[in-house]
Amino acid sequence: MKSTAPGAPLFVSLEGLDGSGKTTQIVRVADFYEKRNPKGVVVTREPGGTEVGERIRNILLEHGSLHPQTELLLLFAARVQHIKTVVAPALALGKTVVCDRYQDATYAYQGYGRGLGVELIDGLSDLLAVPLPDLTLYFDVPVSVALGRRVGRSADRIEAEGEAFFERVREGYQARVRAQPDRFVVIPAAGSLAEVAQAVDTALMAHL
Ligand code: Z5A
Repeated sequence: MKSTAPGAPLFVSLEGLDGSGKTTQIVRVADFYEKRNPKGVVVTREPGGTEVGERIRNILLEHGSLHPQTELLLLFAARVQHIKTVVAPALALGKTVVCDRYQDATYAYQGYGRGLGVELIDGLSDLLAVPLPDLTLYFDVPVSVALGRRVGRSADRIEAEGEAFFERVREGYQARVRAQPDRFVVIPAAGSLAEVAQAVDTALMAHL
C-alpha cells in the first residue's frame, strides 16, 4: 500500500507526545495538501476515524482498569476498521490521507510505555497487513514541555500516567525514527507556534 511514486496518493501521519502540538498543526498539513491534490484530503485520527473506532476510543480513554494487551487489541481493532473503511478507500480514490496518530503511537505507547515490547506489535501488524504511512511528522518535545501544555485540562486514562511512562513513550518514538529514518521527519516542537509551523512547512516542501 506504500505509495511513493510521483503524484501518487500520500498517506501522512502525525505523531508525538500528548501536548506536542500535532493536533494544532494538522490543519496546516491538510491545507498544504488541499492546495496540491485536486482529488482532496481526508483528515482523520486514531484511535477513531470511524463510528466503531470512536466507540473504541471512548473505552480506551475512559478511566477504569484495562489490561495492556486488551488495550493493544482494542487499538488494532479500531485500526483495522479505519484502514479498511476510511484510509484504503480514500487512497484508492487518489486522496491524501492525513492521520493524527497511527501505528507508531502503538509502538511508543504500548510497546515502550506499557512495556509490551515491539515483537507482539510487529507480529500483529504483519498478520493484519497494516500499511505504513509514506511520511510521518514526529513532533518531538521534552516530556516536561508536553506536560506543561496540559495544565488545567482534565486527564484521560492514558494522560493520567506519570512522567516515567511518557519518558518511555518518547524513547519509543525516537527508536522508531532511528529504525526508519526515511519515513520520518522530526519536527522540533518545543518552540513557539510560529516556529513549529515553519518547521512543518519546510518538512512538507522538502518531501514534495
Ligand atoms: N494512543 C495509544 O496509546 N496508542 C495508539 O496506538 C494510538 C493512540 C493511536 C489519544 O490520542 C490517546 O491515544 C493518546 C495516546 C493514545 N493519549 N495520550 N496521552 P490523541 O492524539 O487523540 O490525544 P492527545 O495526544 O491527547 O492529543 P492532543 O490533546 O490533541 O495533543 P497534541 O495533539 O499533542 O497537542 P495539541 O492539542 O495540538 O496542543 C496541546 C496544547 O498545547 C493546546 O492547548 C495548544 O494550544 C498548545 N500548543 C500547541 N503547540 C504549542 C506551541 N508550539 N507552543 C505553545 N503551546 C502550544
